[in-house]
Amino acid sequence: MRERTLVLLKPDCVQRRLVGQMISRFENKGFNIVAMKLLRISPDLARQHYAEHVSKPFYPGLERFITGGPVVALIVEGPEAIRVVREMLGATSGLQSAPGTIRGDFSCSRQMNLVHASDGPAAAAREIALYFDDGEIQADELTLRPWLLAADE
Ligand code: 3AN
Repeated sequence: MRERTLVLLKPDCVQRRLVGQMISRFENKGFNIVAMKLLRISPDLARQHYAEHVSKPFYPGLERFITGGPVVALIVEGPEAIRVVREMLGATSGLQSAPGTIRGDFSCSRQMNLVHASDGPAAAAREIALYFDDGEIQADELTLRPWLLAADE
């Protein structure tokens, strides 16, 4: 089933000049990028994005981090993209994520873990709407599609 998920290349990813490598991972997998922008997350947007964490003791540090520099927001689309992209990221902490995953290969930290992705269909719908208007999302089919997926996939 074709899904869309919200991916954020966090401030540590932008500062470490890893944006291109992260985008390449999703492109190499065969996923389609249907929206993308560079922005600075405001404290208000941070509270909406991390609504489930706002009341937790670590939230102030999390907000300082996520608002501390520009991020790249993208919508990644493809078969079972929500689950598959989460698996490409690996476990939250770079110390627990498996080698071969983004965090396993690039991070030793729980906070500086480079990339966020929606953790389920409800979160994906909510987070996509936080970062993008409908008019900013491209619906074009890649001409390469027949070489990435069979007709019934
Ligand atoms: P993921 O990024 O894998 O979806 P979440 O949503 O559970 O992980 O956590 C988002 C961010 O909140 C993490 N990247 C981390 O910076 C912070 N965080 C989560 N749990 C903790 C914790 N127990 N202590 C400190 N920071 C945390």
